[in-house]
Amino acid sequence: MKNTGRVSALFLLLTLGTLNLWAHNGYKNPILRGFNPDPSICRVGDDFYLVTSSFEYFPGLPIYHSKDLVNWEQIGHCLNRDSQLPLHKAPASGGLYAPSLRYHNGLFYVICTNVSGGGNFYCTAKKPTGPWSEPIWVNIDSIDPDIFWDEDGKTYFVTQGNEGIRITEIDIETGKVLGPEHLVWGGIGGRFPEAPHIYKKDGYYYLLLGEGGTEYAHSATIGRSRNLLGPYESCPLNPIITHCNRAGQGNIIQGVGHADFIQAQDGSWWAVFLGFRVTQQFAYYHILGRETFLAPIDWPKDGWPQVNGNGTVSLDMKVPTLPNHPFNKKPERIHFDQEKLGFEWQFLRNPIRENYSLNERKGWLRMNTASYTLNDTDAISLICRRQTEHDFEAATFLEFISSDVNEEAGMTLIQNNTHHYDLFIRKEQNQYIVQLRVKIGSHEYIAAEKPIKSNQIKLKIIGEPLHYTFYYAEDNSNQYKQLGILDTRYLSTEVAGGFTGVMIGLYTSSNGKPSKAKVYYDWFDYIVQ
Ligand code: 6LW
Repeated sequence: MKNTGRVSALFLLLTLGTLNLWAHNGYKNPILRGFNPDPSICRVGDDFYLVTSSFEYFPGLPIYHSKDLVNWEQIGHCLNRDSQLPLHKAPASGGLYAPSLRYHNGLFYVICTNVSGGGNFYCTAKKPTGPWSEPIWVNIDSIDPDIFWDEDGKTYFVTQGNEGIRITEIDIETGKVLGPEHLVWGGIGGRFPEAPHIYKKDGYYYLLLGEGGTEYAHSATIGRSRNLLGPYESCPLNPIITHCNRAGQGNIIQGVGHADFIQAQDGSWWAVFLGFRVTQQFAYYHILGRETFLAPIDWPKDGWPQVNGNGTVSLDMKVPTLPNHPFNKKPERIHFDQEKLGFEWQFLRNPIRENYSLNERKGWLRMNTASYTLNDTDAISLICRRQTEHDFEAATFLEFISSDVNEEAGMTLIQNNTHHYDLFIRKEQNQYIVQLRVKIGSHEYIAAEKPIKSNQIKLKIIGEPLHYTFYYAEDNSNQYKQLGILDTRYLSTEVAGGFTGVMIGLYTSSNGKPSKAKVYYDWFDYIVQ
């Protein structure tokens, strides 16, 4: 009896193993951490590609690659030439809004809007790593464009509209508008019907939208029709994604919506969408911007999609996934000893190229001091990367060659040009000082300062959910001294507004005066658990 029991247990184990039921269970949300909103996804064979919005940052539209939808690696940007992405004086949260990424007849398409110049456009590439074409402009005034290729060979531009989603035939070679504009569906009545994507499945056109605005009332809804131009019938499960209800109450993830669907090679369906991780101190706020989340889709009821059961998601997703395909972890220290900066680094607006060099002093990043300050919507001397976790440590070692009191160089935590915390050194009479500056709207002041011995310094910022703590160390030692502690909440979207998240930057400025100063950064650490 006993032995038979053992044999059947072994048999069960072997069967489950063969069926792969125990493998690849579960994943962590968000799948793209830190400011990565408005995700759009496509699949070519076993490879998934995803793009997110980048606003006034340059290069524009990061492109990510994955084999399993869970592990992602950035492989480039769609727009890395000034001619493709004019961002001159683009305000905070201007520039590039929600893109769409599609693959059609051997070509990749990115369809997007530059709200700071040019409006709607699309670019094409043979490979997702580029090179991407110059923009083909489409003369339709709106945001959140997508392209839908119908089976009859016609091509349609699909966009947001105040009353609902609009569909217009275009010539895909030239971008020329061919047909009248059709207002097809406004969703279920939430404000800002936007972020449309269309899928053809089992004889239906499914029209997916974002509704409710990108804050706490955000959602995704879907309708379907036998005809592309409608009328669209609303899904009985709408909203199919939202945390703005009892099921989403108390969830640390809020604002979920603005989705795109993808079918994997094994037939499973998935939604990628934006949401934000909140911190709670009296009230919810978020500093990491809107991030990209993943959830499974079933089609259980008369062919209507159901996202993760009740339309909510969690940080810890306990659902089966595709076979795990991780990428190498990025090193914690960047030595600035490569020919180019990694894809994680961004400039604010089109950079002045000669202000940056990785060759002048091998193993150091040299930055020329620009007269623009972090408060300006201009080509400031800065490189920055996303804050991807509430808990992190960022540090650098720098040498500043300066002769004027107006000149400064250091690190910044920047949400936008009116909300940033800056940790920097500058020369004052015959010595250098390290300062911590607060810039929150109309409040701008030095929160702390200390004299230092030389123009070389280590700077460090430790992030926690509620606080940032700022440190410095002299003599190239690791004897860090605390300079100040500031609240994270004043860099939150709830305070600063806008569509982006906190970025960690290295910068230099001469505060409006012409300058010959320059700064050398030896390395940069970004450490998360
Ligand atoms: C985007 C709109 C939105 O164009 O926010 O959340 C805007 N959704 O669809 C900018 O990301």
